[in-house]
Amino acid sequence: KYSTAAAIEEPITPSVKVNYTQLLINGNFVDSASGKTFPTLDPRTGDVIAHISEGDAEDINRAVSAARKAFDEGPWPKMTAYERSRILLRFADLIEKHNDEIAALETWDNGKPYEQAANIEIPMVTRLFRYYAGWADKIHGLTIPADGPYHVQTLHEPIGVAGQIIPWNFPLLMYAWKVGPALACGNSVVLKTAEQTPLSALYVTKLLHEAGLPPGVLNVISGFGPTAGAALASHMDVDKIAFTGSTQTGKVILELAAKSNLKPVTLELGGKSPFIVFDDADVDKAVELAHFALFFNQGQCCCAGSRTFVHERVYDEFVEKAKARAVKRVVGDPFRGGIEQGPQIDSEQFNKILKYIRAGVDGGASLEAGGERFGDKGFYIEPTVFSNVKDDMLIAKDEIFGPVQSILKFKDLDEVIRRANNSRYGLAAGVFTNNLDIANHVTRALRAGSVWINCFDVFDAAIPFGGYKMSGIGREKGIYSLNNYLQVKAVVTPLTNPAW
Ligand code: TXE
Repeated sequence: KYSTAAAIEEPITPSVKVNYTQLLINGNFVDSASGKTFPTLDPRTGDVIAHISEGDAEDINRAVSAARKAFDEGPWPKMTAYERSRILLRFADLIEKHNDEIAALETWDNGKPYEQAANIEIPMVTRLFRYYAGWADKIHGLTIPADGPYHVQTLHEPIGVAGQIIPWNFPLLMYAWKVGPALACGNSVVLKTAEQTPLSALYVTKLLHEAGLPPGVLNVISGFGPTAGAALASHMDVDKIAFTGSTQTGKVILELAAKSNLKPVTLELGGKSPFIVFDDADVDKAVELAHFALFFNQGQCCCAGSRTFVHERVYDEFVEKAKARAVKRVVGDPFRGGIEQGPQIDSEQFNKILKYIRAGVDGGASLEAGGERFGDKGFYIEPTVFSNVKDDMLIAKDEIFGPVQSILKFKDLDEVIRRANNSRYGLAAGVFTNNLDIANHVTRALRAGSVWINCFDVFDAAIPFGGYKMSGIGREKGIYSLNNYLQVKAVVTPLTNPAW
């Protein structure tokens, strides 16, 4: 049984203060037009951290006007690419300088282990802005040898005002994936943060202005989806929308874009990613990696390895060891050292996960570990493991987005490929084997945007990420993300011999 000691102790007081709670429009912190605020909560306790200005359609209008003006009148898109690059590099330096305060805000608002935020995520944000700063002055078109006496070239131009809507599971990393390429390409942006996690984006956008960003180029609106988010997705003056979140809301975004001005849409949505363990695998290593693939970030990862397929020859041993590993997982106040798992983001997700755990039990899966809330306050859940999971059970089909591992048994290669692909999602997959032929064959057969072989969740700024099927449209990160924020203009000039 789990020890609840750490979770029920008095929560550690974060060493950071919340300085920014207003909307950031045209380079200034301002109240929302309605004057309304909403509370952002500490997932460790459910207590209020701060009251945040609540943006809605009118604030989106103000922010889009500022972004439009910044785009149409400059200086941002007309600046030299080198100057833009230098501002992004200075921004990265400032994030690095304030790494620990930003990590503390992220942990406070989101509940993720501070060590994870401080040592992995915020440094990844810094790295990402340096990566895209590097692209800013390397974006250019082609010359094309077309038929006839013509000089043909393409100009790669910024798309204009980009609307961006992000979720709460990796608040600042999602900000970076969206803002980095958009700014590198010379666009202006209106970004709506998730209502659960508004703090870190406001903090760093202030730093971005200190780094030299002109007013209006990046506007940050805190607020809710059906009001602020929908107003952004359906705005006639927004030229592109990028979204990360649930598949259900992704469909709404696509519809709003279609019904307004047909702005192009990129979507990064849900998943039910397979993690496949073949019988030649070192079982201990496979257990550890499968555990990480599912439980990392409280299981709140769109690409979580949430269907663990294990070959029948090693199945029983794997289940025993997966259970032992889950029971050992260190759950508690995410500000403490050595904590592997903090609370879930909010009561809605907490209740959703407990509902799925009950559905697992009712559906006939074997509960090997966990299954209950952890402690008696906040949104902590015990690391939970199910064995004997069948493909048609709810817990094998739906995205749970929590610390619930489902272990399924398979016999042969073709069968596991068919079952792994039998999902409406196609975000990621893990393959664990020492056999190169199996690894290559399975990789090509899987319909997923990322395949990790003998590793998982490797997220370099340069590696593209995105989904097949209902996991999304388009790719983020790397060179691929630039296309989301560029228009291509074909320019044709006749070649005339002046002597004629
Ligand atoms: O997502 P939403 P929620 C999955 C995960 C989770 C489920 C629900 O399974 O349990 O989604 O989470 C904004 N118009 N993922 O409710 O609603 C919203 O304000 C415009 C997967 O948090 O998709 C927030 O900024 N915007 C995932 C963002 O959309 C709207 C990450 C995400 O919220 C809107 C998070 C609307 N009508 C959840 N409604 C991933 N892919 O990483 C909401 N929003």
